[in-house]
Amino acid sequence: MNTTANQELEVNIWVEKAVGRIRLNRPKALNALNFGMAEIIYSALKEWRDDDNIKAVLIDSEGERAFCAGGDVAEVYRARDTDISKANAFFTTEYNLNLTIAEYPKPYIAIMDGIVMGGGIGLSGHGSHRIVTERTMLAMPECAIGLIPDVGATWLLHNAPGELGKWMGMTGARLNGADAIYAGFADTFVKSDKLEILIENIINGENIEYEIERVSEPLPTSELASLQSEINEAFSKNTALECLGHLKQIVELDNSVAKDWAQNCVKAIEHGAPFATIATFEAQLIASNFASAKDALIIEYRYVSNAIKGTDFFEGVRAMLIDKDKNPKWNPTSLEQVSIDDVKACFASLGDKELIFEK
Ligand code: QUE
Repeated sequence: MNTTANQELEVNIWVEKAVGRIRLNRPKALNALNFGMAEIIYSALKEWRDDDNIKAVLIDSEGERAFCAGGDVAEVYRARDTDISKANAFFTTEYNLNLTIAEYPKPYIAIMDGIVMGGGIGLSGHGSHRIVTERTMLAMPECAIGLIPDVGATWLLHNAPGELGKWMGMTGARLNGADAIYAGFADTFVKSDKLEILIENIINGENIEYEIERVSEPLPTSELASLQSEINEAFSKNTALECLGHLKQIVELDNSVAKDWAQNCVKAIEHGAPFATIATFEAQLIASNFASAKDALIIEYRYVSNAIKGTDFFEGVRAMLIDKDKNPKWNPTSLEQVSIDDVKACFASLGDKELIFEK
């Protein structure tokens, strides 16, 4: 293991006093998490877990734009024609990493500065100390690439207030730092110009809670909180299609205060893959029986294992990240055409192909 920051690596791992440091270092790719990075972070976390000299872990990232924009799904896309087992291996490692963070026995501090999407939430949202800034933009936009929110997010979405989780997952809505705290994806708001001193104080101080507390801002007002009753009303329907129908009704009521919000929801839902949107709704129903993030990872792995055998995921990655035409051709093409039995089948046990937890 290297002990000093190294410019060349896509993730830097080092130790400062009793703090294990992880810094994502792929700023041009918005620090998207690839297989190699996931393996490096995972092995460092396992090593530090059993090292009495390490009292806490802190993860942050290079550059101002993004903490981490997601898993490097372009890498999975490229593996399609060569070796699909590489995709399974990537998700297995990433999800084991997510669970390791969720179960970490030491403080795990995540600096969620800038874009935090998908795989970036997996690296931060399960931590014990989650810090957002005025630059935080957090979302689970997987339906736009024909996937469901994964990396254990099904658990985080399930624990969000009311029906917020269904709304976030089905629309890929973008949350600011205040909203992220409201939704339960983060704990503390710190201005980005105080991060450097905060990290220094955590390394040199005695008490992490105190060091965070003394640079934090009062809990900012979340605009999202004022939409909670609309969200609950629209997303408590029996099916995803009924949710969409309700949102369209709001749009048609000329004098509704929620009209713009509902219009944006309709647009987002109709942009995403219909099959994945219904699966995201279904995953939230399944989550009512969950006890932990581990349960979420098991069903998410079932879903992605099926998704990489289908076409929507690759079409979504092509349209959003490879060709960037933003014009995916989904199959099925509308919520009405999705078979709920087909969706449920994607969450059925994989038998001897279930997600393996290493421990
Ligand atoms: C939906 C997504 C992702 C996305 C865009 C979407 C996603 C993801 C990335 C991404 C961003 C920058 C990169 C990269 C991937 O974008 O999951 O490799 O450099 O990882 O609309 O789900």
